[in-house]
Amino acid sequence: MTITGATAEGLPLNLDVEHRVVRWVSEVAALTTPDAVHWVDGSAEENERLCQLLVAHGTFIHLNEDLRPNSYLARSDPSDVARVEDRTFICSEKEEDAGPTNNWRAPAEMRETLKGLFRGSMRGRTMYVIPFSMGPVGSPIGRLGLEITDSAYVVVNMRIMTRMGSAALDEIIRTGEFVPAVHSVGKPLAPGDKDVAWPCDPDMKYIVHFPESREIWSYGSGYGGNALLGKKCFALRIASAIARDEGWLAEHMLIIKVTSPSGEVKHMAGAFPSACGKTNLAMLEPTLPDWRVETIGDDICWMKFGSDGRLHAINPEAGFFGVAPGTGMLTNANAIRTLYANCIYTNCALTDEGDVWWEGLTKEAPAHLIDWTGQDWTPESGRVAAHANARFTAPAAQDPAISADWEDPAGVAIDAIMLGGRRATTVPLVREGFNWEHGVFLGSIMSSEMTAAAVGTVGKLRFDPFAMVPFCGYNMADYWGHWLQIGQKAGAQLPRIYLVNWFRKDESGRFMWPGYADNSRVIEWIFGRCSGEDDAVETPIGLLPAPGALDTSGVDVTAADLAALFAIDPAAWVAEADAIEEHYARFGSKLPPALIRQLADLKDGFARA
Ligand code: SAT
Ligand code: MN
Repeated sequence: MTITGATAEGLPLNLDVEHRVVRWVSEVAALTTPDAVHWVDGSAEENERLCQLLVAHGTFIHLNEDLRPNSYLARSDPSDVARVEDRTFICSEKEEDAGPTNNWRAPAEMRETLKGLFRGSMRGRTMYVIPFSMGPVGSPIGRLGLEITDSAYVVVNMRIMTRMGSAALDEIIRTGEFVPAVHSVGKPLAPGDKDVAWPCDPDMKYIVHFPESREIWSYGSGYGGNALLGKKCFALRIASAIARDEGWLAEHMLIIKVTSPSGEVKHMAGAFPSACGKTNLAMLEPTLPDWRVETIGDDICWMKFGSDGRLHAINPEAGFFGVAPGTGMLTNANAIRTLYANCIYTNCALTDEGDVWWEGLTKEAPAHLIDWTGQDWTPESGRVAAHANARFTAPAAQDPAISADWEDPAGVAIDAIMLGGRRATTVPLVREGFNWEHGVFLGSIMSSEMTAAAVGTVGKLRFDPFAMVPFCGYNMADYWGHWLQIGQKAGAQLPRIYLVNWFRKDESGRFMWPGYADNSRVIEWIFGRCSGEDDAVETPIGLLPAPGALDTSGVDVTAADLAALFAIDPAAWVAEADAIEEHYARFGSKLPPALIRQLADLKDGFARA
């Protein structure tokens, strides 16, 4: 076996064979039997070499250097296009610690299964060892990981999405701490076997988490959320369990910095399910004059109490793994500007000029494309050119709206938390929680119509509390308990909590709210509330903007639409309360009493009205 990226003794730096890092890597190599091991240093030269290798193997298409410098397109196996929630497992010792929203397997049983799957799984391939940091290297809120993978595609994506390479390894050696994560595409090569462009195991996938020993094992998929293990697997599933134990929060949230015309600054975090516009909101260009929104993160937020009693947040990631379709100059100009170079595209369409295209990038589709499956496509083809979950992987630093303090290791103090889902009916455009406990209640009853980000039924309504159902590494009811406990911390200066819904429709199925840049109007109201403005009215479901408090000047929303966006239909809410009761019933005796009380208050509110 050849070992590269290391010293002559075959070890990186001056690690000795007894070091935990080396022992672990050797164990995985003994199990998976790769042809070669490469310690990833994260350098530009190494990246260049790997991209060339990916082009040579047919995984990458090098895009036109004049149009998209240093950028590549990958087309996945048609079976490997999204997260696989039904193949995602939380293996805590006790089943009740995984809870009813997670798939559970006993750890010992799962370890046997994994041993079988990973035995020889890297045969004929190179095993890459990727040291990485979630958060700026050395941040007191950040965390370290080591991903072993047999996919060069994963290495080059991890280089954009995390701080990866030598600096992270130095830090792992200095602190002795890291979350071990093993990934294999699950397609070993026998001598003489020809590789395919997108190796994976179409029939067998396991995305496995051991929250107690804090380990990740992922088998069979090369797709982002299943394979870039720093993201959903570590920064959400494992980190949520760590955060519970240590008294902080690891959340599926964007982070923005908002500046008012007078120069006042507030920071907001926002939880929305996958493919509900987090990236767009994080890069928003307000339609309200002289307001400014800057990006700190678009997907994940780690928050810890500072000595000031406030929650300080970092974005643990270094890049955006964003949904391409629907991203255009009209919906998210800053994303388009971010994508000018140095990006990886997955399952987008290819133009005749060697550029990428997807639905929504331009108003008119090009006359001819190669679609995401590699076939000729014209507007008459009657099918999409880019997969609905096609993605771009882009360096966050390239975002023209990136905030100057996005890499501040101390994080930014959060003033408000937005929570939201896709709801065609019932749920108003925005409401504020009465207090922290009510805010946690709002988070616990969030529901959303499903999107293409996960394999499953698009459009189906499901409860997705805090947008964490696919990402909470432990029992969701205990997670609510943890949120409630955060609110009990002595001296805490807590953010206000809001539930928003950009997606309400009228009877004809038309969106009543323009969304995108006009969401700045909702942000402005939230900003004012955080500055002590008294412009809300109390309703049974929370505090709504007082009449006239939401600035709708110059926006194309009729008075009737506006009324409908805030309409509270008692009959719909009685039905909603019944659905919430059913949703809560899944958690049995684990359900925090505070939430039972909140649900009773909601019902009482309508009974009185
Ligand atoms: O593919 S990811 O899981 O990383 C993105 C998402 O579904 O939110
Ligand atoms: Mn996400």
